[in-house]
Amino acid sequence: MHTVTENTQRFSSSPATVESFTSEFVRQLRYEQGVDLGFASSDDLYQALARTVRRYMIDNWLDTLSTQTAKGAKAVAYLSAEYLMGPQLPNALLATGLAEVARDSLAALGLDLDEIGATEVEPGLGNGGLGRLAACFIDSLATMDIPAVGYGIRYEYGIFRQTFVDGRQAEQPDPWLSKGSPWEFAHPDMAVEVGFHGHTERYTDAAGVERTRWVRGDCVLAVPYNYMVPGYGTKNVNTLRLWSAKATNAFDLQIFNAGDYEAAVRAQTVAENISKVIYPEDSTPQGKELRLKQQYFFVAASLADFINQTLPQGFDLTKIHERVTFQLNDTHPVIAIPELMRILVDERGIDWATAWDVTRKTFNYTCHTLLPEALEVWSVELLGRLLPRHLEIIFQINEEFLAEVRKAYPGDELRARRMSIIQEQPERAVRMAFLASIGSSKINGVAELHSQLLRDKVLNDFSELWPSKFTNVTNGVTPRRFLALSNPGLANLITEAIGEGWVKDLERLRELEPFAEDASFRSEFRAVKAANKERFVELIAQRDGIELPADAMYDVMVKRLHEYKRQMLKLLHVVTLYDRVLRGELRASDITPRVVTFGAKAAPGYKMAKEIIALINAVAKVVNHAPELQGRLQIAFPANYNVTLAEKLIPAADLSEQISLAGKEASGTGNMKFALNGALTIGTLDGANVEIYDLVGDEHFFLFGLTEPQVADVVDAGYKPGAYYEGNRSLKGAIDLIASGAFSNGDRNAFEFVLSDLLGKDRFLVLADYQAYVDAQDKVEVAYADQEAWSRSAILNVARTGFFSSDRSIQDYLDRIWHAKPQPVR
Ligand code: 9GP
Repeated sequence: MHTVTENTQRFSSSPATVESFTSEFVRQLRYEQGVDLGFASSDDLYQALARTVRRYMIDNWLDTLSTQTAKGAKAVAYLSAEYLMGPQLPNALLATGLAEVARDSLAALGLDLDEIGATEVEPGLGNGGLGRLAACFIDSLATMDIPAVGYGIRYEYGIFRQTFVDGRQAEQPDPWLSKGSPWEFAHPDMAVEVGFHGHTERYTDAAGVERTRWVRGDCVLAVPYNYMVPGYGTKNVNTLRLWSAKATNAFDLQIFNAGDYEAAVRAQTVAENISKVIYPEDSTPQGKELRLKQQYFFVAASLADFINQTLPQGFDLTKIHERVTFQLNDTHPVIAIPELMRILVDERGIDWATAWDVTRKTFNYTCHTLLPEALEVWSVELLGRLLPRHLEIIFQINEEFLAEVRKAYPGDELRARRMSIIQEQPERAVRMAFLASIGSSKINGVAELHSQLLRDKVLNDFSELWPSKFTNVTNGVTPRRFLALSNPGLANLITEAIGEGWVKDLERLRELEPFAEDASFRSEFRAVKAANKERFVELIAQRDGIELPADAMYDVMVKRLHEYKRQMLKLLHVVTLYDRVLRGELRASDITPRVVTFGAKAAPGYKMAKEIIALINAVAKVVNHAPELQGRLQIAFPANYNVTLAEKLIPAADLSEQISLAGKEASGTGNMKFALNGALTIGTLDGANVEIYDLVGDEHFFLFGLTEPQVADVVDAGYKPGAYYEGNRSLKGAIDLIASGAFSNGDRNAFEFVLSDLLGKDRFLVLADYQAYVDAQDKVEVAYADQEAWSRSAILNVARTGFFSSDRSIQDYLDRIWHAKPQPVR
């Protein structure tokens, strides 16, 4: 079995010898953990190992901080509600070059690095693509020596742990911090006060100027926890600073002594709820308020931190844009715009016009969605109650902005109303994406098609007013985690062929193209894929008790469960194959042995998504036991898909399912990881699939489905899914089979909720794309039968997707938006 750290010594040199590493490890165990080797639990060993590795990063981290402070160069502050970091130990071993030393040192003590590493609990501080992108970006920023800090929230509970109960999703809390995290440094001494509620008042200052101040109703403390973000192949180690909420006055001794023990700690509970859990359910008013509180909490703390701790004392804040660019990762941190205005105008006495000019130069906004319902709005009532001064500031920004619109488009009142930050219906609310667009220098989408649709549709009025504000930065993924670490076999093969430069310059993978023509290289490539499948099969047997064959085609669809991503389409294909076998239209022996793997969490309040999960599990139960299909078709749906699992699954995949409805997926980043690991894509022209398709070429990609303009035409013409059902025998067969109760012990109503929506509405045109998808899958079958041609295509996928390195994305941000420069640590 391959190991997480195998091969990593190739990429950097080690700062320790086996002897020095061992003595540090034993010291950590004895004097920090307080145990002897003979009595250490597996957690003791993990903590001591992590602290040992961490120790070799700290000097570089502190040097980075002094270098960046001394140079006073422009920094990037990335504001993100999510960071989906994945396991920390392997990445730290890769960055420090300590992997082999650690392995040998532990082995000499009778311990196994992989066994200890496997006990790590990954911090699940993100939902999916957005949070993982933030993690890739901070890795690239560090690797590229850019002064940067990631700001976010240290949620006590990460994204829920998914289990299946009778095939239905159940959510369990994820107490990732229950044993403590050896990777964090708490600084309660550096806590920042963050206020809420209260009111505003006018007063005249000493110079006789009329001003406004916010009298805060209550306050909490934001306590910073620092994490090291080591660059690869550099001394640079940046910082991720996550904020944890604490009460200013946590405990009331008098109330306690009076016997009301709950009331005595109430303030503590209320304050700590702010950083308790990522994305609290927001279907209740309390849930909504908590989410807005979280957003303001972390951006207020971050701005205060940067201004008061990072900038030199007495720094002239009218020049803040020369020292920092605050990147807004989606709309979650957008309340930072009025917060900076409040600091500049109310606290620093800077005049409004100058403050606004500076603010707009300091912020930039990345939009990550195309779904109108995903663009956040906050009711005026809630925002005004929680942050009264910010609402006043937003109103003033809006007033001035609308005057600008009316000047640019005289008489076009409809346009002014459309562009207003304040929506009137169905309730008065603040449109955060509009506030972000108005308060930023640059607005970017995350793939070419997405940026174009932002300009042409979602933010069209804004792009007409300010065409030059809009730009694109196509997403990317870090080659360190998603190739060097997760696929050591392929990483080795590539390095043997073209050298190791690709780890920091992924476009070098182009040099692999000639190797696609080399039969012995193709055979080695296949051997790596086969070994990766073995590794995955072993893991999934241990982790989930699922038995899988290692010699099948691995057809993989892993991503959040959402109707627009169309897991239903994939499922209909599986049901179609089964139905055709049952009807005798297809011989099971003609199906290429396939394992269809799903991984998907549904938002806890998203009923349709949860029903689809139940349906996938129901189909799996029948198909996996159907005697006709043994050894031919199997569904694997391991619960709780996360970064740890992704790192094993992606390298094992043959076929990558990227089948969202065109015009709905902003970019996708899983699509990039699969192609880079030598899976062929079956996909629509959506998000970054478009760019993958252009780069790898039609011959090496299974393209199908309506294009974005065709989707618009079908919808405009009055889409009737029922007509597709009636007109297509195999589609009708698959849907009827589900409706017949074949997957629900004869219960014909079990999946009524899903099927009636599909036949009546089908918002994401699953039925319209069905036949094209099944045809493309037939092509996959034929192509896979020729393994030489398939591996040639797979190698060309690897060779041609170097563009999707997050280093390239960061370079694009630097060139087009941030204009910050590398500051290497000498
Ligand atoms: O849905 C997008 C996904 O397509 C993209 O790859 C990712 C990173 O840019 O962001 C996702 N968006 C969100 O999670 C919320 O806007």
